[in-house]
Amino acid sequence: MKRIVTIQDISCLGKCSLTVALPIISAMGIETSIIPTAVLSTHTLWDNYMCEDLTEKIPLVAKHWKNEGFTFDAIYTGYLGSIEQIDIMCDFFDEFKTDDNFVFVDPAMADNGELYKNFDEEFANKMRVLCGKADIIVPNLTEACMLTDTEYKKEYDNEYIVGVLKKLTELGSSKAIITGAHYNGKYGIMSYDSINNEYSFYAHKKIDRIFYGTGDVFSSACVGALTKGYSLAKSVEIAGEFVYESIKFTMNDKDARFYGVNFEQALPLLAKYNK
Ligand code: PXL
Repeated sequence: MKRIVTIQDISCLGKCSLTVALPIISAMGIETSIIPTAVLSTHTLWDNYMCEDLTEKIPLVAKHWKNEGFTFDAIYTGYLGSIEQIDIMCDFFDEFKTDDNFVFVDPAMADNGELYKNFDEEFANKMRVLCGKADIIVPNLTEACMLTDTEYKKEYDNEYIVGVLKKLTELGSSKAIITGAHYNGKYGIMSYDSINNEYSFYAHKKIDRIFYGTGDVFSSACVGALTKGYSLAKSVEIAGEFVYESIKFTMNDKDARFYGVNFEQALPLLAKYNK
């Protein structure tokens, strides 16, 4: 059985990060090991949440795992709580990256043109280092612009998005995916593999509502598909369809913006990849 380790927070309510990654990756027939970076009562879009930071515990888990000789087919990082955790992840990659696995970084730190609460420019700049150590990075367009010093635009031409993708791979990761992108007048997810200079675009209908946690749903399904051996373009399609179907199940739910999408009802779609 393949095994992924994913390192991100536990938000106890408000579907995102580990509460999304665990069920989705497991549904694809992949063992999911976790390292929680923090425990929060909710994600940070609600006010007055409590947060227990677990920074000091992460190296202890890594040390035990190294001593036991555990290995992973993919290493997937998501929301990290501090700059120190970025440094710890760099060390983790050095310890657990092999010739046979890959590192997948979702620089979960911003959306809709703005950084999430708790993050500043220093964090965003440091995230470039982590992205540079990855094999595949999965920013949304806001994060992609912050990582590449590009002006964030809502309307733009193909040249703009292609340029951002190229600049992302210049950080050091050979493959990059941008979610929430426009290409040829369509809306969707664009990927670039700098090794063979290949672009792909998965178009889907534009959804005019915001749902938190969809980036985590996408990343989880995408890292799962890649671990199963699907190509970058196919993995983007599998994950893109899964997010789209999850959103369709959510459209009648007026509270869903904060609570997250009904990915649970879409999980059966992933069963066909669980072989
Ligand atoms: O989905 C991204 C995310 C993950 N974890 C926490 C968050 C957010 C987005 O705001 O607050 C704690």
